[in-house]
Amino acid sequence: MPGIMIRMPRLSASTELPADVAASGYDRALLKPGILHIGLGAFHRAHQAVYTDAALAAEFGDWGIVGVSLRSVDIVRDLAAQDGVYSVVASSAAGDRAQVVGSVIRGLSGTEDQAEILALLADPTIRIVTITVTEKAYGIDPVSGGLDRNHPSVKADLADPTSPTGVIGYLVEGFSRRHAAGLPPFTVLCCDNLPTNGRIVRKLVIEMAGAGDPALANWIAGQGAFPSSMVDRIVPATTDVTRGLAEKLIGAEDRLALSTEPFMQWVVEDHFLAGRPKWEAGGALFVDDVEPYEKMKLRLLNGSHSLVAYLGQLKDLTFVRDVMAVPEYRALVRRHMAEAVKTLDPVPGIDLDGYMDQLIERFENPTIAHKTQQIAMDGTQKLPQRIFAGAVEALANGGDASSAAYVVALWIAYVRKAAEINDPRATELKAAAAGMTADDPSAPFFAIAGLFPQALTENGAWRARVNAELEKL
Ligand code: CS2
Repeated sequence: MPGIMIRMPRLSASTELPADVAASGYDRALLKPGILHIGLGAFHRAHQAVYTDAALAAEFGDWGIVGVSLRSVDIVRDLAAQDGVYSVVASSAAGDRAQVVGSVIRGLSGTEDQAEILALLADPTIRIVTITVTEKAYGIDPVSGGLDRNHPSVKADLADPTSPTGVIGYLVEGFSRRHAAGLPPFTVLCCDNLPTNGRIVRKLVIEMAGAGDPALANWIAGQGAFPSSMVDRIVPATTDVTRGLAEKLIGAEDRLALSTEPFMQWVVEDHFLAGRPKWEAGGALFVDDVEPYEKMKLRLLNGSHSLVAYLGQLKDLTFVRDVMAVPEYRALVRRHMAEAVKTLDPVPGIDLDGYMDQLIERFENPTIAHKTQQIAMDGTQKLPQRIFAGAVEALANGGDASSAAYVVALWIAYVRKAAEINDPRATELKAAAAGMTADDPSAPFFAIAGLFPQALTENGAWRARVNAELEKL
């Protein structure tokens, strides 16, 4: 009947799914919480929650996820309206595959459910706290690597630790309650794109705990576990197109639907205090040292992604796949990878040439609408580990780090061009752009406190390269 819109029923635990949609292979009604996850965004729902779904199907246990969104209330309401279930559609040129994920039991919001979140953190049934809050949410001081005491939530949580607002504050208050109750700590598993992410979070937590209670800090340092992990899956922000496709595939309306690629990877240090789900059932790899995998992913995938993002923004190309479709730009991505790979040590079990070929294919995926604008945000939080660290090593090894210089030039040109910058240091960036001069245009950016490592700031030849690239742009 043309003109008449039929409204689909909302997805819920009782939706009868079409036969080709994968559903959770376990009885959700029996699922009890064991994991508290902080940062209930698209990435977590298409990554750790999917692995946990596979783990529960392979070996059922009390490992349901309670998801916390520190700021958003909407997502918590949407989850409640759908009994916690939502769909993930993995797409490539070969087609679409939908699954409905059941590992998330429910959501809580930092703005409305603080007391309940803290009660769960103190509850011994929660044995693992996983985190995806993005780089900027931790409040890392770029100079010291410790807490940035001017970061809004760090400042608030140091002043009022029993009523936390940020991720580190919640962890510290959770540990504090367990310590006071004579309970063992939970394991903290960071899943953000930071190198040695477990060690970083451990350091921040111990520093914040020590500010108010040195005995608590000692207890966390002695008893706590903060394994590092490398996470990977390209998950664009959900749009109406995503929701429309999911609705067609699952036959129900899903406000939380996600679109992603078939590929996913998770490499985890196997150091858990009180067990863990059988995540290897979903393909997770457990290793003693995650660092080589993190470096590989940050420098090859995320570094190239930033290049593509700033180039796309400068050339008015909306999606990653649009940039990759221009042969000249794809060659620049290849060149960047060729430079970055020289800074890597061998990665156990990984063929780096194959890994890079696969990255090119993933970026080219014609069914994934990943906005260059989304990746371009938070450059000050991303470029240090994606671009600067590799450049320092390349230069120390006698390389010229010319592609790294090119990415920095693209970023500066983007900052200069963009009407609005989404970055916690946006004000400083816009001031730097306003202070650019003809003879040394990048200078105001190199002067931003704690942003570039000293080895780059002091390298006149490399800075001249950045300027030369800027001029060409
Ligand atoms: C991207 C990442 O937004 C970004 O900065 O580079 O989110 C990237 O898509 C993921 O790390 C892939 O695993």
